[in-house]
Amino acid sequence: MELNRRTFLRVGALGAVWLGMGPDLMAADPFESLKVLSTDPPNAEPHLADLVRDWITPVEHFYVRSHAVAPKLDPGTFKVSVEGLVQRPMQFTLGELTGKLQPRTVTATMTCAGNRRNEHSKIKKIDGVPWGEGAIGNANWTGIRLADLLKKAGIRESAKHIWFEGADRIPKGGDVITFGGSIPLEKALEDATPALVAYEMNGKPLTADHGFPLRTVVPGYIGARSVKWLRRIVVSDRPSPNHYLQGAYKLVEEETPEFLAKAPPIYEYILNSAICVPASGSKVDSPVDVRGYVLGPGDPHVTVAKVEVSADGGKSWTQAKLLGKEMPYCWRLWQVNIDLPEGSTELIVRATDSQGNQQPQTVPWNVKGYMYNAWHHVPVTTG
Ligand SMILES: Nc1nc2c(c(=O)[nH]1)N[C@H]1C(S)=C(S)[C@@H](COP(=O)(O)O)O[C@H]1N2
Ligand SMILES: [Mo]
Repeated sequence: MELNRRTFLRVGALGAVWLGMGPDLMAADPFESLKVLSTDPPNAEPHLADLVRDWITPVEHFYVRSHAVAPKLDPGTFKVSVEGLVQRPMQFTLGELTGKLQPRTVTATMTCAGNRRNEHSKIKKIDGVPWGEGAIGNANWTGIRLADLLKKAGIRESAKHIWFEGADRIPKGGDVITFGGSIPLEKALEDATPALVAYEMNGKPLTADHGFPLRTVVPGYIGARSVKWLRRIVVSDRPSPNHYLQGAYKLVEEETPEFLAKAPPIYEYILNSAICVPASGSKVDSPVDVRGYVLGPGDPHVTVAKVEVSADGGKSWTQAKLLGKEMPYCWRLWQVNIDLPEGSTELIVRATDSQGNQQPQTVPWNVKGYMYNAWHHVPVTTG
């Protein structure tokens, strides 16, 4: 932990200098307000009561999912390249990105495909980071539209996929690999809520854990497509060969080359909701104030129609109030007061989207524990 913490502080301080901020602002332990699931690599999620306090998730309550320790990148010499099927291969320094190009801010929810794995693992044991319901957060991301960078480099006609490569070094099977992946060209060129090459999160430089100095943010896609410590963008006629597109982030029953070769990569996230307050196992009064989040599927034309909570095993449901405004690729917080019977009971939540799709009561198990979106149950006691 100590070594990681020092690494965070050093890179954080460089980021602060780069934007002319006082280093004190970034001197706190970035994991202080999180539940730490592992330190090397750093993986941590917020306490659920913290998560539903604000529609925009403060950085200190935003989950961290990294496959290796954050690389130390010098913002003074850092460059990102745009290469492959382009007319003009290019490199951009941070100064060029932050000073010369039109910035754009996008509000988008990021969620890990492994969110809620802990519960998924109760069906049958799953390896991997044992996420609760906190591998999700909503932030304001500022950067350059990926489409603008591609336009500058001039993509060739045969282009179909945009690859991303991070600067992290991940030990894997005696080798060292980098985190990467790709998105289809149409997604990279989506106009209304564009994919970004982002350098700020909630108005401040990215922290080391969230990808300082640069990451992609791909609204509507699982977090794995938003590559941190971004250093290469490659335009190609095919999907990235990177392990995190070809091998991980697929729904398979067995982790064998045969199963993996047949399964498509996961891109869009799916409809999901969870109860964040009251906490699982807590003693509460009736009626109880129930709060949580809901995220529609990663499709800008589909919204959340309703969120319902049950306290009788799903026999009867009460509709929750959706708070705040509806925005594409953003979660909504919700609230409802529910009468409880005396003694032990379970609160259950399920959401329905504008196409009539509803979170299922149970979902089929997959070996990597991705995309778990069954009804969320929270046991509580009254009296
Ligand atoms: N370079 C790099 N990018 C990465 C990762 C990583 O390990 N290395 N993890 C991915 C995964 S699985 C997720 S869910 C998100 C998490 O972003 P966050 O840590 O900022 O919440 O980053 C993605 N980008
Ligand atoms: Mo993830």
